[in-house]
Amino acid sequence: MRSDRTCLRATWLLLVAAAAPGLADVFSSEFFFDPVSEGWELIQQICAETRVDDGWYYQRFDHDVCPLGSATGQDAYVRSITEFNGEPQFFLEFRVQTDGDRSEIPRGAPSGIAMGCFCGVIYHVTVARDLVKFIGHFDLPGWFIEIEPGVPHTYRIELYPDRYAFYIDAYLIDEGLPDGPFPAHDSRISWRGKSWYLPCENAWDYIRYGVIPVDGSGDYDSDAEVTLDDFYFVHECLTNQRPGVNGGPGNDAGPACRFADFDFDTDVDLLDFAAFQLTFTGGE
Ligand SMILES: [Ca+2]
Ligand SMILES: [Ca+2]
Ligand SMILES: [Ca+2]
Repeated sequence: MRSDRTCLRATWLLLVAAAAPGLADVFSSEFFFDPVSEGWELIQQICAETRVDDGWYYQRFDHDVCPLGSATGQDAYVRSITEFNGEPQFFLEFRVQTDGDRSEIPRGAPSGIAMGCFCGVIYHVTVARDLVKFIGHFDLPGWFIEIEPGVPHTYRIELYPDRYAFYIDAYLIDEGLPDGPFPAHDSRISWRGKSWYLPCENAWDYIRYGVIPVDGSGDYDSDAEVTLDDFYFVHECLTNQRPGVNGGPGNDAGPACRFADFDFDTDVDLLDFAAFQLTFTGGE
């Protein structure tokens, strides 16, 4: 089992090649490079100090860079997801940590992701240090969820024709009937760090979206092959070192790891990894 960081970096480099727009059924931005290099379009960057460090993307908004208090701090990106139009099983998952204050949430700060279209469907997650706001309907107020400060959390939205589901760290927070099909006409995903009145620093681990893989398939990117690209995500499901992933025997590994649970007992353990090896087709 190749599990050292060098291997994972190499695997990620392979993944970048496989995740080019329109070529794979999952887009994965792991932040080993800056957002633009990983395929995002920069919308606006003002008064932001940014850096990439060991697979994390940092956005810092500080009074030392420029005066805040006038909505001037922003670092925002967007991608079209129209290649997924009509896809009946779609997910968005991201992991972020911020030290930004909850008083910034009404202004869309300090960190957040929105996906929507001009067809009247929107899903919006705004993350502060210890509070999250989730919007699942265009014309309804959102949910507020308390979170533990000081650690990153994993956020996941799953979309089906008759249901949306919102998870934090693999726990179901909200579900309901979607306002409409999504992705649909002119759909896009945008994310940003922002400071309205107060300084903050955001750390992004990854942003992933695409077709929900088949349970127990080992095929994370749904390309009908089980390769090193898929192993990158199987390895994450095997470990329990990150929020939202509960690897190991007897643990429910959560919705993001159903594809790696070959014996359908909710955990991802060495028995599942053995099954993964048997289905491994090799290559990228
Ligand atoms: Ca990362
Ligand atoms: Ca695959
Ligand atoms: Ca299992």
